[in-house]
Amino acid sequence: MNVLVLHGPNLNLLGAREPEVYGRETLGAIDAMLEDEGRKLGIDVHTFQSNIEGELVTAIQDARGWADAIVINPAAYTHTSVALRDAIAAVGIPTIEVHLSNVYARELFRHHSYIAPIAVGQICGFGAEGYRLALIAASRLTKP
Ligand code: CA2
Repeated sequence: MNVLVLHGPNLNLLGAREPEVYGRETLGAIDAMLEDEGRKLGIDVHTFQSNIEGELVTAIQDARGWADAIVINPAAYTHTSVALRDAIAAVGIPTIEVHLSNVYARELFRHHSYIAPIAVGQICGFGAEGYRLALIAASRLTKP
């Protein structure tokens, strides 16, 4: 099984700023943890971070044909991006949305996700552990 893990804008700053909101782990450490977890689950994990909406759209389009599932933390694009939603819907790859923080315990503008209605499900509020939970959920999705 192949899983594409996508991280949206500013997540490259993890570990360096706002640890009280997003935790102390760096993105590199999260990716390494996911690759390790993937080996245990029999999943090849491919990770990609971008601050650029179009690069994330292209990564989603390019996943067609090889990725069995997508795990995505769209970060701020969660609340703004019709383009990411359309790309996920277009490729038809089962997608799990992840957020480090509990977005529903934060500002109102974070309560709306363009991605959630077309995702298999959403995991939020568990910090980096949420990515691991998403990978386990992905491993249990049945192939079409
Ligand atoms: O909780 C999450 O994972 C979010 O997707 C994070 C986004 C935020 O806009 C979403 O509402 C919820 C922000 C990512 C910014 O990442 C930073 C990491 C370290 C320091 C500053 C920002």
